[in-house]
Amino acid sequence: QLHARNVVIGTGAMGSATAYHLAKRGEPVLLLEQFAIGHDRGSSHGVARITRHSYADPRYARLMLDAFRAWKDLEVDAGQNLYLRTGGLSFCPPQVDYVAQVAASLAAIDIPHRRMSGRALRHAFPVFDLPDDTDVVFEPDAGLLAAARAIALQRELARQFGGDQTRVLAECPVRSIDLEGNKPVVLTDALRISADRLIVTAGAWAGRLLPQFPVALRPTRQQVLYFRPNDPAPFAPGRFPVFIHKGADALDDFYGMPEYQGCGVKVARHGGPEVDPDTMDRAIDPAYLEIIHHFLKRSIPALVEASIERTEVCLYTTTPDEHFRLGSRPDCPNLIMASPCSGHGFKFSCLIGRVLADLATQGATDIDIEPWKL
Ligand code: PYC
Repeated sequence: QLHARNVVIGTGAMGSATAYHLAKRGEPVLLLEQFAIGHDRGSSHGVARITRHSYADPRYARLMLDAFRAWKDLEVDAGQNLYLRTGGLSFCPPQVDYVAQVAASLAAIDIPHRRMSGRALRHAFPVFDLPDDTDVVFEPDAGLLAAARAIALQRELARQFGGDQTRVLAECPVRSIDLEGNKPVVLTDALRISADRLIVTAGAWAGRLLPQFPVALRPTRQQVLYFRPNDPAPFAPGRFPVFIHKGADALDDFYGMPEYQGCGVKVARHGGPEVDPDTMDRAIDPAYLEIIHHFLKRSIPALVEASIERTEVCLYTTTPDEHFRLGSRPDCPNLIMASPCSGHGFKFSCLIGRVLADLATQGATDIDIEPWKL
């Protein structure tokens, strides 16, 4: 039997950020990870993620103001840049009411942006070949976050701030959580750990660990492709922005980013089928390749002939409305749960770590999480 003040389940983006923020304020923390540290079985692997204020829902756009500040603070603590400003495009066909909403959200928080047509976009970024009437908005401050490096740095900072008060147990799957007593108890194969506060950031496994989570959490399989274009110059950061395409239906949403750290140009479809995270197929479907090629043919034709340099498969944890859910329940204030993902959570992760640390240590946070509270 072990006792710990703060136990965090999961060492992905959210768990590592939570450990960093707890250790920074002098709190001891025990991080539990079911696989090896930095594994590629969940949602947090891969070198980069998109960051942007460009959201149709103004509440997320506003939360990104705090998230950008949280990343800046982390860069100061780490002494390293983690954000690369590439600019970001959001685009949709004229019948889809997405870009208009994104532009309104950006205007409401005074974030610079430029609305344009597909025709004007061709002029600004010639590799995008979209119909003239495509609705486009460009956000110059959108960009990339060095995802894997940021997560590892936050764990490293948790060790630096916490010394031997920060402990990480890898290859230590949590089998169950017992909430019957006055403190949550975590059961692993070898340990029974009672926690003053338990923070569950277990991604695709959260639904299983917490059957009491108030909404269904669906793990879905995502396939990611990295292209090596014949001429890489137009796809370098600085020339090629991150992009989000919103289609007329949910199967027609795509995103991509410039070549970064030798990995190739990333392109993927947003969303995928529900899977069991333990037995997920890790191969890319031939039909998926066709879908991506079809998207590239109609939007970035210079990538159609590009070779595929590498592929990744990862997981989203999706709530029914794709909104974040986090916090604790009044009947169990020392259990803090977070599923702030649904495929768009990484850019918030450093901030969410701070929020979860606030909730654990103070029971409240000054960040406005009202729309997403459990
Ligand atoms: O939210 O920016 C985003 C995003 C890109 C790919 C998946 N989600």
